[in-house]
Amino acid sequence: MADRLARFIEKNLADRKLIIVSNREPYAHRKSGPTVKIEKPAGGLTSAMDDVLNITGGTWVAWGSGNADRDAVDLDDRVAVPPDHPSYTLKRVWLTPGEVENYYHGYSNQVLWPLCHITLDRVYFRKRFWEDYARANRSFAAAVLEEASDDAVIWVHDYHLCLVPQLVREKRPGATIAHFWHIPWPDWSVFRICPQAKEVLEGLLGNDLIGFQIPLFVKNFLDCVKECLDADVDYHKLTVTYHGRITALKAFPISVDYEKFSAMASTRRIEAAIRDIRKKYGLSGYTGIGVDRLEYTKALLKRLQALYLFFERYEKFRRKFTFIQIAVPTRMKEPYLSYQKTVEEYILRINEKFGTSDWLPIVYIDTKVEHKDLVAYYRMADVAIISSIYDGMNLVAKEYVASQADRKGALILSEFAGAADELDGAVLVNPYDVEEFSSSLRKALTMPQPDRERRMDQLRKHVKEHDIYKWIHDVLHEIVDVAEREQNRSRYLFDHEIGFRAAISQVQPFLFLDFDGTLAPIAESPDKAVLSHTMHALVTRLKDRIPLAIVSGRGIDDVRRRVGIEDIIYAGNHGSEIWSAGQTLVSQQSSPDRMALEELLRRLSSALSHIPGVLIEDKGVTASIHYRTVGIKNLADFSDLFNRIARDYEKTFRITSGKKVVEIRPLNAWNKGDAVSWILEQLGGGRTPMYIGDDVTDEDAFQVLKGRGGVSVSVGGSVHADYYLRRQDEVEPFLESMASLVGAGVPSRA
Ligand code: GDG
Repeated sequence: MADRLARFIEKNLADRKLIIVSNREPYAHRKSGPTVKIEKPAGGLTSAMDDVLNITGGTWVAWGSGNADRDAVDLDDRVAVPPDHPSYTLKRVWLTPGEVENYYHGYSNQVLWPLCHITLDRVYFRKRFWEDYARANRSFAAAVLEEASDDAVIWVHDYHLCLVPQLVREKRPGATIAHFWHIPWPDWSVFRICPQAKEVLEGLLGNDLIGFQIPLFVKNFLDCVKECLDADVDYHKLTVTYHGRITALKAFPISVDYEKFSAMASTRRIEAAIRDIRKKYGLSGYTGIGVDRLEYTKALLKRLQALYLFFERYEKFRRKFTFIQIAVPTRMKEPYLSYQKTVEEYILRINEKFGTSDWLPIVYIDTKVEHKDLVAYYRMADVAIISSIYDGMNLVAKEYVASQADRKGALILSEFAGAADELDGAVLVNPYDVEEFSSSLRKALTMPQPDRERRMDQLRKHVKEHDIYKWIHDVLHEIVDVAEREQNRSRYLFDHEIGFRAAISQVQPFLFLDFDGTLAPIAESPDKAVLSHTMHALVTRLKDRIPLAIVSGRGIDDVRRRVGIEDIIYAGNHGSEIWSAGQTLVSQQSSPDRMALEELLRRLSSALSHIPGVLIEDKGVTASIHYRTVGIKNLADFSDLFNRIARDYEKTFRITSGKKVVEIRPLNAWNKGDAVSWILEQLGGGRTPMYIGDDVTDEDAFQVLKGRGGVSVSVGGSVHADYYLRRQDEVEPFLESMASLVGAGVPSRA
């Protein structure tokens, strides 16, 4: 797997600089007395990313946290690493003690961490946390900018650095920026607690790609964006379009270096190490293992409660089963110090209650264990317990599996750890249900050997086939794909005005304009949308110079009334009705569709009648269900009820979501693209189409234009348009410049 990754990197990333950005650094210089030691964090992720940069070269930007870090860097704060065979640059970011306190211990670990793990009473917010979080993010972004050219590939890690992508994006619009979010992403009812929900989401939407551990977190993120920002969210393609930029979301379950753990666990040395451990702690009989940072989300207390019950309920396991808890102190501040105290008191309680002169139920190791020894514990243990109340993935589960060379152990895994999504073969537990939890421990310990082996084989096969190198490969592969898509993507019109004007001045344009969100701002409800006087005057000026059609999701009469200009073409109902010069030229009303639509609307209106803010708009051929003003607490109910009913009509209607509206159209009815094609063929006179629209339903028209050499502009960004404008209020200046352009020499009529 590692070889495949190396080949992929050489082929695809050789000519672009890779920059990794994380809070923690891969190498820290630490002084102890006169000597300086270089420490390498033991984490599998750091060492795998280190492997990647060893192949690609490039830069790792991280906080210089070692007490001798400053002495090791050059004037640009860089140091070549790895120390014994330098192959890439570590660029250090300096943080003041106050910033470390507020950015790291404050906003990162007392706001975002507990929020994302839904431990809400632990969320502690202070204004200064946020101020320093933003300041520290600016320092990271500044360091990245010093290293990154416009075609760099930048890979940011985790919740400490939410604002970096947008800050970098502003200065390097062409860079490919991806983010991996290692912890859970909660649903909107939780995330809305964050006082800076909007800023955090906007910062992250500077990315081209955001990776999460499991699909649920992707969905939660999309829901949060949908609720908090006026963005287009596509649940099918898993993209967000915001201010003209597209961010793709995807789940990449992280993993471990299977071969390394498996090989280490198969050596003779390990057998000797296991004998030493048994001797040191006087172990006989079954053993269990827990390896965690001393972290409340890992729920050591729930695990201990289950163990207490286990020894209380199943007396025959007393003196026959010992649980070893390795708990490495982490973030040594409150609330962690109190948590540590409570855990230690609980362990003491269990040991006093059930222990004997020659047996302790719980062996507690509160210092970091070397990796090679850790593997011995994993290999030795008959059962490993992961009890997280919420966890992005949990690598310990996978490390245990990879180390089970003799396949005799069983994995007890919290159903709330991301790993539970993948690890079929584990004994799943709900850590809150401590009685069931203690029974599961008994079940795991008494499981017949063939059963355990079958489960462990299944687990090992999965982790082997989905190891850390595959994970990096998959993320980089997606980054490369996203970068390619980005190259073909639309450009911000005001940055490319010269090219655009040149393209327009060489042709005779036919102008197509969408109404809501393009000519008129999106209003709270559709009946409130109005065309401003200036926009009305502008469209009038344009239609005197070039042929012009308004293409809208509204019914023909409605849109005609709102625009109020008679001698232009109108396409209504998303293209299934066309009107010009006082006559309806196309109307696709079909009575079976109409009957089905009436039935669907009747069902929706009765099912949704109790939800304030739902607006059902019957437009004859099509219908729109608006929910812009539906309150947050009713949204889930709305979408549940809607989806349940809509499912019965999938074979009759195309149902798509737009900006807080769901559109219902007969499957075979014309879309906006069909209308544009028809108008061009019948009334176009060989002119070149130009289309401006903001909605998902305008994408069909953008695609038609591609095949006809037209020029398309989307308001807010899109997949198929050539150019984009950021907001609706940019349409007027743009049309103004169009009017001056077509007024200056382009013939007005074909
Ligand atoms: C986040 C997410 C996600 C622990 N004690 C020792 C030791 N460890 C190592 C383990 C393992 C790592 O620490 C802990 O892994 P987790 O997965 O529990 O990670 P978190 O720190 O919570 O990190 C998590 C992860 O990011 C990756 O995306 O899985 O969900 O919360 O590797 O082995 N290592 C050594 N001695 C110890 O005493 N050598």
